[in-house]
Amino acid sequence: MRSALTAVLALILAVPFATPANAADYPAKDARYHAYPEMVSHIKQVAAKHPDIVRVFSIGQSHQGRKLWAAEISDNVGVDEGEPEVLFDGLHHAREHLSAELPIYILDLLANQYGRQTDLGQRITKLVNKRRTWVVFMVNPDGLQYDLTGKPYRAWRKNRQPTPGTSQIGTDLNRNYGYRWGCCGGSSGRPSASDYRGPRAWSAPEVRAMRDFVNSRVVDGVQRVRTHITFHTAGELVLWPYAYTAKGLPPDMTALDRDAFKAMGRAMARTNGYRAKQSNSLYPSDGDMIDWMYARHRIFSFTFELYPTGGGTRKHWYPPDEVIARENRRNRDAVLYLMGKAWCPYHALGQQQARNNCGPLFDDFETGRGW
Ligand code: 3K0
Ligand code: CA
Ligand code: ZN
Repeated sequence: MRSALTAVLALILAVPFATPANAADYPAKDARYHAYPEMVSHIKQVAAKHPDIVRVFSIGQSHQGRKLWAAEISDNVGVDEGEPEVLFDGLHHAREHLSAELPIYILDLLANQYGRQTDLGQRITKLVNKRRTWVVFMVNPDGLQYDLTGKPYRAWRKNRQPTPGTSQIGTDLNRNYGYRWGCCGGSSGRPSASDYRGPRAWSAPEVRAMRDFVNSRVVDGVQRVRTHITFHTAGELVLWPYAYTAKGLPPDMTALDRDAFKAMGRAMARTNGYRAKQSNSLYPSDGDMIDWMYARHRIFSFTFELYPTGGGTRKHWYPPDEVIARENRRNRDAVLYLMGKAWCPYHALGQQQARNNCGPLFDDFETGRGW
């Protein structure tokens, strides 16, 4: 009796105290965007419909305890066949709404086109079969759900982790990675700043989850992930490392890698009409993801700044949902290009460079042996 009463009371009390951020959703005019719960149910449906090529799982938890959902897309999903791997992620920054839609589109594209007989279907079938593709959908779900509690949105960038010893909330997740963290004036040490780097490298659980996932792809001493895009908005830019230095060829990059970055970046930019350049020339940043990905793992890692051109205001972060499908489609060929190059990024410099640098045994697209 008593426990039944308690249960009833708990129910009654729970309603007014429901966390607003959990209930927060896009307004009707932007209903085609995915809030966090909609993303979760969508990717689970796709996995249920395509269990042989899609598996969804969580790489960890956000500060507020939301799962950081990811998908693996490959034939023999869940089996490490030694195939070259590709990573895509979105929404490090809460207000960059469009950057969460492209990862969902990539999942849908690969799942829906697999096995089709059209040119696109055959191309994608081959890529799914010969690659292992990882997608992390929303690196910053807490920030997004908070952003959605504003009417209109809150223009929030960071995560929702309080900074110890202050009344401030939030770390810029793209300033919290541990390569040359805080080195070079490319982030703020002020907890109130929108580009606050956090009290120490890796202090944000979302960033630790990304680190641990990428580290986990080192198998027998070799990093399986060869190419990567982290999606942001805005600017219509393809950016390659480094962000921390203006030097085009610093000691922590080889000339060959720089050339491959340029070749791949420019090739992708030709497909989507973006401009391709070194990240630092947008503005210097330190502790960002692509610097760590390349410096620590030699992954050919790009930041895409999506639609529209320019940046830094509500107009740039919050385009109407009518543009989502067009802007996703606009990036399709760049995504497929980067998947194609994962077996040997130096192939962007030509067959000979591929032969020289990826070895005589690894000279064609069909090979699934990596490096
Ligand atoms: O790698 C980079 O250059 C990151 C650029 C990114 C950033 O983190 O500052 N630009 S954004 O914040 O406008 N999406
Ligand atoms: Ca496979
Ligand atoms: Zn961003």
